[in-house]
Amino acid sequence: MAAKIGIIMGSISDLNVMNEAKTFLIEQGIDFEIEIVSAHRTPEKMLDYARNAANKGLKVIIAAAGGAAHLPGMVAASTILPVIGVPIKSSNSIDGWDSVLSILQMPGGVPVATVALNGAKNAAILAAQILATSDDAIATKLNQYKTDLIAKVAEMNSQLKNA
Ligand code: RP5
Repeated sequence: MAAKIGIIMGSISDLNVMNEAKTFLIEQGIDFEIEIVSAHRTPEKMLDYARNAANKGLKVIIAAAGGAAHLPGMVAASTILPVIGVPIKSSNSIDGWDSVLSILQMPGGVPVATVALNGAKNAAILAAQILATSDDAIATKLNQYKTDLIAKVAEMNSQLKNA
């Protein structure tokens, strides 16, 4: 079956952060495709990717970029699929704020769901949550994930009390 989540990033240098999204989806057994697509270095490829994404079966796109981070916004401009933006603290980022604001401050009419700086894992969780609205198997996995979070905090509390 075709992947429903597409992960794109501007450079291989973003992969270190984006591996957290990959890891979450692999752990949950949720299919995804992954590709380097650069708004500035491969503008035609970016437009092709965004325009063909829905037709090939994608339901949500996670787009990561750093510095002058135009990839998520330009992809969002070219598809009606939900786009989750991951600002990366890259080598060309001054302090991370440039990446955050480039992705966050979209003009009216073209939303990008922006996660925290380097927030790749949350991007993957949010993408899975979007799929879970119409996929019971993924919903079951995410409910279990939430239950596991509760158990982890309970474990922290028992450590705290025994410290
Ligand atoms: C952005 O520029 C990429 O998404 C990356 O975060 C940053 C640096 O890219 P490289 O120069 O490392 O390829 O477009």
